[in-house]
Amino acid sequence: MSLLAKCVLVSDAVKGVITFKQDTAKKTVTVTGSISGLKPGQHGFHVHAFGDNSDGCTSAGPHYNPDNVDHAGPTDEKRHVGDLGNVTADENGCCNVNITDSVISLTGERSIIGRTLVVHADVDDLGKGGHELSKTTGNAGGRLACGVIGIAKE
Ligand SMILES: *[C@@H]1O[C@H](CO)[C@@H](O)[C@H](O)[C@H]1NC(C)=O
Ligand SMILES: *[C@@H]1O[C@H](CO)[C@@H](O)[C@H](O)[C@H]1NC(C)=O
Ligand SMILES: [Cu+2]
Ligand SMILES: [Zn+2]
Repeated sequence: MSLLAKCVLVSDAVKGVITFKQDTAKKTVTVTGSISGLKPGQHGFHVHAFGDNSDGCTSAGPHYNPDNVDHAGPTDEKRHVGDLGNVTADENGCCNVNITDSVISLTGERSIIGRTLVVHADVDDLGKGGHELSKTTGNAGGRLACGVIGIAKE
């Protein structure tokens, strides 16, 4: 069985469509798609707690963190559920996203459905940058574009 969700990232400059596909046998979710309009380089990429974009990406709240732990990278044992690391834009500002993650889920009480996906202005240091914001946000800077993750037709 698999489950599908989609998110449209929107802002003036940055656009993208991201698909989440859950493989219930492998217990993984693949996150694929593309984003355009970014500055070349790495950009923090997270699921934030709320699916509320009424005040832009700000009202999406902090990283989705049901375990109440520090911010970290996607392969760290202790991390925010929403910590998907960085996406990397090429010299044209585009990036293809292809992440396989075993922490996020599209089902159950810790589902990311109805929460917000955010792409940031700056690189996420995965909690290791030594900045005062490293342990909460990875110091990834402003929220460039966001969108609510919704159930899609399989
Ligand atoms: C950003 O996250 C990716 C994984 O998503 C990682 O490979 C990369 O090293 C991270 N960048 C920094 C500066 O930590
Ligand atoms: C994502 O990467 C995997 C292997 O790492 C590959 O098999 C798959 O086709 C890629 N998916 C997309 C949409 O590029
Ligand atoms: Cu974020
Ligand atoms: Zn985080």
